[in-house]
Amino acid sequence: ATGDRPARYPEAALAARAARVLRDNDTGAVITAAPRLYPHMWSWDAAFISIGLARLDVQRAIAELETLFAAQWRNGMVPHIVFTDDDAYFPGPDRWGTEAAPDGPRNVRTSGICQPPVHAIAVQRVLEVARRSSPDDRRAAERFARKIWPALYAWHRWLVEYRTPGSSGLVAIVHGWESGMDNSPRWDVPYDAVHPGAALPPYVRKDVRVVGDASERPTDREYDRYLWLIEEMRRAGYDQRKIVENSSFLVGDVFITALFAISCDVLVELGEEFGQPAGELADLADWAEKARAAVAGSCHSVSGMARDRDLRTSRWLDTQTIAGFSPLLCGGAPDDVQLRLLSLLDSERWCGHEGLLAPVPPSVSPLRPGFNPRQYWRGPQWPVVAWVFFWAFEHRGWHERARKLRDAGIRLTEDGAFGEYYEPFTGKPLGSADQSWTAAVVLDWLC
Ligand code: 9WN
Repeated sequence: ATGDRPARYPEAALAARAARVLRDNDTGAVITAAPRLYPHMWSWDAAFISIGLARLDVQRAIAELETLFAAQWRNGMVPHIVFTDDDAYFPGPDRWGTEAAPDGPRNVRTSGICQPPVHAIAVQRVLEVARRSSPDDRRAAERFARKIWPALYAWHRWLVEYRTPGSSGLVAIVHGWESGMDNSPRWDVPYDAVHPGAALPPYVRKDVRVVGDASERPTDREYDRYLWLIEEMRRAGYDQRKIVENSSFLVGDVFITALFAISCDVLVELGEEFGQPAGELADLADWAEKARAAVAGSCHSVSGMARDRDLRTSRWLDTQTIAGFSPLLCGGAPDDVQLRLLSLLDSERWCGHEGLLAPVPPSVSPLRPGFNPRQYWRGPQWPVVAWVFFWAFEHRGWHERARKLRDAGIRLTEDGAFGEYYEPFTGKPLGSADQSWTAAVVLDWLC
């Protein structure tokens, strides 16, 4: 079954290979998300990349986050892509057309949506690593943490002001790409209500030329919807209020809401340390509490799994995916619900499935109808998602669980290919090879 996995690198060699991936993907200005498929800076990728980079070069890790935040919009949004000059990726800056957005940055081209708010976690991790590294690194990281804090606060405030509509308390997304889990079955129902108009400008996909097997990527039907939502946003001039009011896709994302809650906690910890304004710390504590309550409030009464909510139809989305375990990231759900989720995670429906090469949670349960072991967010395992759970478990003091997840993550990635995602039964790396965030989280695990 592991015929596609010729090598098994010992840890030191694996770390050296991971370091090389990050160096090779460095254009001098940014570390691209992947060499050919993703030749730009992605928002949540940059956060994870900085965490891995800190193990190699703290100053470079800081520079990466500074570059991302230099592209922050004036209203506080951190854009999902900061474009380089490379035109090998579609949709590029011309298709987004964010120049017309009054709030966009002036000196750099970006997309017009956001991605999960994991940046405070990255800043804290870089700081922790720097403090163990050298006095110079420590000073640089402390200066940086103090300086970036207001920008992180503004980013979180944007999510509350613009993206927490209605009474569910869930942070809403207006495009599946904002979730970071683009074609997850989580979004199938809301995407069914997105009807690309005849005015959708023609386009040619570039991703399927890079990834040899197109079936590892989203379908053309899905891409039509992704592009149509961009078209709607362009027409709304990237006015967030109009987009949230009118776009054909508006979904409360429970995974983002959980990440938002823990990132607010981290920002409070950093803010207390660096003497940030008491009123802003109180805001963050309040936002964290509300986000946690929203995640807990989404849990299914029988399975305990957290659910997204289609805010256009006011319906819960019952699709069971990795996002259902969101309460384990942020806490706040009753103990019996969390225990149910932990035993579900360990069961044969998830990490305990006997066919898995490594007990890393797949994006969708292998026992769910429609599970596809090779297609993107519809089944494969994503090392970066394992890292998120690993970090959260550590943070919650669940050290044994965190260690097991780390070991599983290493087992999955020890072929040294640093795949974007993995086939759960064979461990075959899929999507892009030499994906930066995979190399970065492996470095964090190993160093
Ligand atoms: C669209 C860069 C990004 C990740 C996302 C992942 C994928 C892009 C794409 O790649 O999305 O944003 O073109 O498929 O789904 O999580 O940030 O690695």
